[in-house]
Amino acid sequence: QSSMSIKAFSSPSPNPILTQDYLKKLAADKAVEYVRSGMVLGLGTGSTAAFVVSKIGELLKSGELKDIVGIPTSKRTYEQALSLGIPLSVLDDHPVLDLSIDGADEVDPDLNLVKGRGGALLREKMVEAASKKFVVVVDDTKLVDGLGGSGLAMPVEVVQFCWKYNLVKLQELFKDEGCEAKLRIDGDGKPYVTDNSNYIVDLYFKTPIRDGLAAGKEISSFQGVVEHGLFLDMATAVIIAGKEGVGVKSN
Ligand code: ABF
Repeated sequence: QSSMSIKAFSSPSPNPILTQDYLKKLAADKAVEYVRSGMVLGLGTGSTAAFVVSKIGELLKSGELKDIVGIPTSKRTYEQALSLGIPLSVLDDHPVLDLSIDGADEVDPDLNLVKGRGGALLREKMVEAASKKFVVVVDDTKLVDGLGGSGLAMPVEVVQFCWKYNLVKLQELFKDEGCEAKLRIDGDGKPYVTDNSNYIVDLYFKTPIRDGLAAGKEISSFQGVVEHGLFLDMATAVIIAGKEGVGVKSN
């Protein structure tokens, strides 16, 4: 485990109904304190990131923040930011971002992440890799001892043409972890299609992934894999909200 510091610097209100949404908003509000006027900002996807986007919208409206350019990581976030009047652009016009703020599905003790249960992993990874700082916002239910350890999905985005080929290969790659691979299905019973017109194969592990770095490299080496949900060594800091308050972990 790396040398990390955790600082509790604020407590939930004295009369909190500590819903998960309340904790997500606490983490989001703390993360927005990192935002300064004039920044090019990566806007994450998911319910926690949505609190970040709406807070930025509020601060722009009140004039506390000025001259922000947002780079959304999904069509959903684009729509939300547009409705709030946040000026938007694209990665190709801003290849270096000052800061990205986004949620995560799992955070391990070394601040490696699983992301992409919301389906936006490809654009998230591109935007966050291009950012000088990447701040992650989570409630404490996202903390795991090892990636894949929550028992929930670790997504892999694959081209439609060869999804089954990759599903079989991925399940085989992680057979020691008891992996079950499933094509993600949307609410209409059809394959879920990402913003980039690809499919997602979700991996469910019985035991955590033993070597995340090696796993990431192996997955990426498969033809037809577009991106995977392991975000390794990318987070500058993780803001965690729990019953005891809000803390920051950084490497
Ligand atoms: C994005 O939203 C994703 O990478 C992750 O899958 C998801 C987390 O969503 P939530 O904040 O709603 O739990 O950050």
